[in-house]
Amino acid sequence: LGRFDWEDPFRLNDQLTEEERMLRDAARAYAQEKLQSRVIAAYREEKTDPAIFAEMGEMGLLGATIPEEYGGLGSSYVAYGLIAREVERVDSGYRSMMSVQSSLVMYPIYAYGTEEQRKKYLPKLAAGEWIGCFGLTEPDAGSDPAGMKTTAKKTAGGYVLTGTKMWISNAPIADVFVVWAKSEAHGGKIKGFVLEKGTKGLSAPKVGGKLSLRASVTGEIVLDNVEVGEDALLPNVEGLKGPFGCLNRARYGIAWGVMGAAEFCMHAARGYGLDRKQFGRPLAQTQLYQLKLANMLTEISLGLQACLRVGRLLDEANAAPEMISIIKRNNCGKALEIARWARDMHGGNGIQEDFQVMRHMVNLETVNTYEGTHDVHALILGRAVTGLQAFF
Ligand code: TGC
Ligand code: FAD
Repeated sequence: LGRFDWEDPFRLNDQLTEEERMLRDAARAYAQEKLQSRVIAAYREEKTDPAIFAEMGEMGLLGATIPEEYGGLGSSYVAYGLIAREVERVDSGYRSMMSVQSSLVMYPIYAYGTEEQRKKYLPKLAAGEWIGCFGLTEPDAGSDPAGMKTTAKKTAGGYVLTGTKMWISNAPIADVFVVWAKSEAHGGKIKGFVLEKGTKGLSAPKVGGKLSLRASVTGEIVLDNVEVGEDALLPNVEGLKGPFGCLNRARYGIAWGVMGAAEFCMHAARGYGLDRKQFGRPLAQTQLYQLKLANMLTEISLGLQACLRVGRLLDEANAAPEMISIIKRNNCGKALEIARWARDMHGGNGIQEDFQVMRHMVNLETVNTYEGTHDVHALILGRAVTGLQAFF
């Protein structure tokens, strides 16, 4: 019979390559040494430290799957997922900063851009010298991005962009803006544009008052007749499959990431229950406490194993978007549930910032909503099962 390790029930570690283990360990060391020490204050004070991008860049954590000639590591998608898990073990906001830069900014420039655009932007984004953001959502177009109002009108030398994007991670501190707009010159189809900070008419005011994901700054992107040259257009994709191609990768990373947050919460609840005594015995020696730990362990083990399977398929260019909907939806929902249990298991201490479980819980509310809400992914899966469209 085999051994059982509650910290790695299905021996995920044995299923990784040497390179994947090394990247995971480097990401864990960075996250624990450099991010963990600042997260409590950053969250309380709603402060995003832009230096984190350069630090992550130095560690090779930005755009890890992008080929080396553009500044990436050419790593597997499994390695990318392992990085997300380690960063989100500390905070979903830090993982957000990393995954927007990697999957939503570097990936579209790499996959849909010209050679000039790749060479101009990717090495600086990989180094964290430049910070990127991704503008798809609008005030009146969230779950239904096809309803966007932002337009690109053709001019003699390029395009004029007009519209407003809402809820954009990194926007207030971004140097590079990947923006999606309906282009008149392309029959009203959605096209991607790469804009730069400082361009006339482009601004990115901060969205204040967030009670979740406070360590990651969020903004609008206001496009007030922003004139750009032809070289701002991402020429190699058209329609919603452009932004969705990026979202597939980011959603996949989120599925791994939230398992890191859930693991933190489970480990914290276990530790707390072993230390804290009530009715003359450790809380961890009660049946209800153990039931919750068993549920947490089960969901995390299954969630991680599913991520690994989808990651291997992504690496073979053989993963379907619906597979990603399954793991994004289920892992976010389960992580949120686990964080709520952990909050409860800490009693009154569970609401205190030093115990950190409530911060994870509140962050996971956002993660359950962005990149396709829990229910929107149910509808994507419902459509796959029935062949019937239930969105409208
Ligand atoms: P639908 O008719 O289904 O598809 C339109 C076109 O897109 C193609 N497509 C995909 N291509 C690649 N991957 C996917 N996952 C794709 N899904 C769809 C599809 O084949 C079709 O192509 P074509 O060539 O036939 O035109 O489109 P719909 O308008 O009915 O879509 C409905 C729905 C609900 C599935 C979709 O709109 C959706 O997923 N909504 C959720 C929106 C969302 O996820 N927004 C995310 C914004 S970014 C963000 O949240 C970043 S947070 C990051 C962080 O901080 O970490
Ligand atoms: P809505 O679409 O209005 O949904 C509201 C509710 O209605 C949800 O419960 C939803 O599930 C439900 N609903 C919607 N349609 C249906 C339907 N057909 N049937 C049944 N129920 C339905 N976007 C970006 O483009 N870039 C970013 O970097 C980015 N970062 C974000 C960061 C944060 C902190 C947050 C909160 C959001 C971010 N987003 C970003 C936006 C995010 O993707 C959207 O919030 C999300 O897609 C949901 O859109 P919405 O908020 O407009 O909600």
